[in-house]
Amino acid sequence: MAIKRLLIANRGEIALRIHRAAREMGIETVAVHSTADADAMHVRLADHAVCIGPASAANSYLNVAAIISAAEITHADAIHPGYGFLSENARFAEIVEAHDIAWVGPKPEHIRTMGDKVEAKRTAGALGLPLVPGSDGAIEDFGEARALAEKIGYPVIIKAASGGGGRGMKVVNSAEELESQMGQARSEAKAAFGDATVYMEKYLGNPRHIEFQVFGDGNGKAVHLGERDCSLQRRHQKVLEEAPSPVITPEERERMGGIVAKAMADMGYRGAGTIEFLWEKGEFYFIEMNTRLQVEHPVTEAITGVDLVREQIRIAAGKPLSFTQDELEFKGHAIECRINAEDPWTFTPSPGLVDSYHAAGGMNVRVDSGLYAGYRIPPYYDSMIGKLIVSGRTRKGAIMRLKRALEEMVIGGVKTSIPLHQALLEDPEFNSGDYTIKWLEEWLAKRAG
Ligand code: MV4
Repeated sequence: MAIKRLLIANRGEIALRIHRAAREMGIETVAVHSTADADAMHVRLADHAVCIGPASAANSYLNVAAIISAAEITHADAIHPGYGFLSENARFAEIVEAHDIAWVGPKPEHIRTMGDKVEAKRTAGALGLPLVPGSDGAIEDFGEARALAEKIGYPVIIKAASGGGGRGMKVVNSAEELESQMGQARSEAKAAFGDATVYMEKYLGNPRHIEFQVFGDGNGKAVHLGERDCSLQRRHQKVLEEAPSPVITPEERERMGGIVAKAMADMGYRGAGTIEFLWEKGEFYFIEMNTRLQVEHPVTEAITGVDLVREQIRIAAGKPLSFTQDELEFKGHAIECRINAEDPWTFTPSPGLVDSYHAAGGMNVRVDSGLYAGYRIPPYYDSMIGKLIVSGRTRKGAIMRLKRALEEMVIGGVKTSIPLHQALLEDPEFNSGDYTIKWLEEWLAKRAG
């Protein structure tokens, strides 16, 4: 069960993050990369590197046969998928395990269950998590949809069972709109996911997005590591995340955390997971579960002191959780800014040569990025090039530190989202902590106006 060599089936900052955790555990790393990523920082640092295909992700980072071959050739005994790409592909997880390679992730059956949003809700409900009022499973026909919408009251939202991350959703304000919106949701779902299954929920008008980090050992023990507030999003892309949420009291954290940890223990969940809730008027409503490490995991690390990637690798090696719930303490406040290579106001991607680079530093400042001076950001992938994470004793202290750290960052040659973050941090409403999932887009529209 001991892991000696870990293949990192990802790229960018998360590949580097995984490499770092592995090396600190005395584990060798194997980077697999596309031709476009041959000069990436993590490829240089890895003990072994295998080119698995051309720039297009479909032929490289999503190429199951190439990745398994690379693992076999290099004698890797474990695979970490990071986030995105194959991380929530249950079939890939099964194939990895069928090759006697440790899968650094949840049990394939749990990945599959949570990937189907209807199954996920059913499972969450059975485990005692609070749900958004809505259909009990998929809605089969229009008559059923109309009766249910009348019962729960408009507005309602139609979501694709195979969706997630905001794709394939339609808000319905009245009975008149129902038939056309449901039809559109179905055809969009079919086109995007090859699955026209949809379900219905009461539409919450102005919630916050609050998610709990969980960890299970796969044998009935599980813990929670508190919540993250990810309400600042644009087009379903998170921009800035913080922990703890400005609106959650320690009592509420302990109560909800206890519920999610018990749910994960009862299902025998293994590894890292995130349980997403909408939060409105003091109530939590489960929407989805992500069966992977998330981009924003460092804010949880900052307030708990737990290395989540190390913990994932330990669990994959069959070890127990390295801490108990009682040993966990939530200390201070952490904020993460996602740094994208894009115009800060139009969001047009800005790949190309980074001609100068300097990372911020100092107390409680962390930069997760594979950037270096002379690196050329390829145009083929996500525009996120790094993350700046700071912590302080209070939210106010973390904001002051974040402003200071953003002033220190130098990323020359490409446009980045740093000026957007700097403007956001000056805003009184952001500073008050009183914002919801609609706030950022309205703020951006006002500034553009
Ligand atoms: C909702 C909702 C309102 N009511 N469900 C968007 C992504 C997906 N994970 C769930 N999403 C939403 N589901 C009900 N019943 C509003 C959203 C939503 C949203 C959620 C979290 C963060 C940002 C969002 C932006 C727009 C809509």
